[in-house]
Amino acid sequence: YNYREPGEVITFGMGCFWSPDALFGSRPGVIRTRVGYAGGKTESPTYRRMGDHTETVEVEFDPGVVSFGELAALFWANHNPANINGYKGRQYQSLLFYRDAEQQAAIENVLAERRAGGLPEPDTEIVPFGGFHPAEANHQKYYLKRHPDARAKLSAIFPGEALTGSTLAARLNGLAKGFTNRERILEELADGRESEEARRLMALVKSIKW
Ligand code: MHO
Repeated sequence: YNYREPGEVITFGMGCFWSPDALFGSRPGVIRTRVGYAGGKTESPTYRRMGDHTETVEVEFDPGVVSFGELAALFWANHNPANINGYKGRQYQSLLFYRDAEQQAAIENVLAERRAGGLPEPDTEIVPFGGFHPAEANHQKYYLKRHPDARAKLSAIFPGEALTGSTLAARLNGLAKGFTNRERILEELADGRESEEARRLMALVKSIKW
């Protein structure tokens, strides 16, 4: 993958974090994703005891390929912020964090575009980023991990927690959930350069039994 690292980061909550992990992970320009807990004050949150935190996804992306605004628009297009508030306390709060004035302005632009398109004002908490607690490994790349062959082959090159930070694991997690397909993943890998790494990853993708 030919991305400029480190990328920019967007963090948000939009319901159960498994699905947006796969949705955003399927997108070209996204370097890596991870799920976790954010927005609250509870110390050392876990899935069973997240306290006042919300299930969130952290997405690192190359702004030369995809913009913060495009990802924020994708966030609103893929959940119903009017619906999930209040359910299970703050676990599924619609929540969007900004890290600086630029991200805050980009959010205002997306909201203005939505208004111009006649869309209702989203009932989303828009707040400055104040920390992220990564979730347990079994919640990372959740859909991918339901496929033993994919999981074993990826773990062989990305051992342990390295799998969570892998771009290929993010794409394959998207594939496992139906947000992308094998051809698109292979095209992206083939794009640009004929590297040994790209060839190796393409062979791996082709060998996976789903
Ligand atoms: N419907 C899912 C939600 C899990 S998500 C990580 C369940 O089985 O509880 O909140």
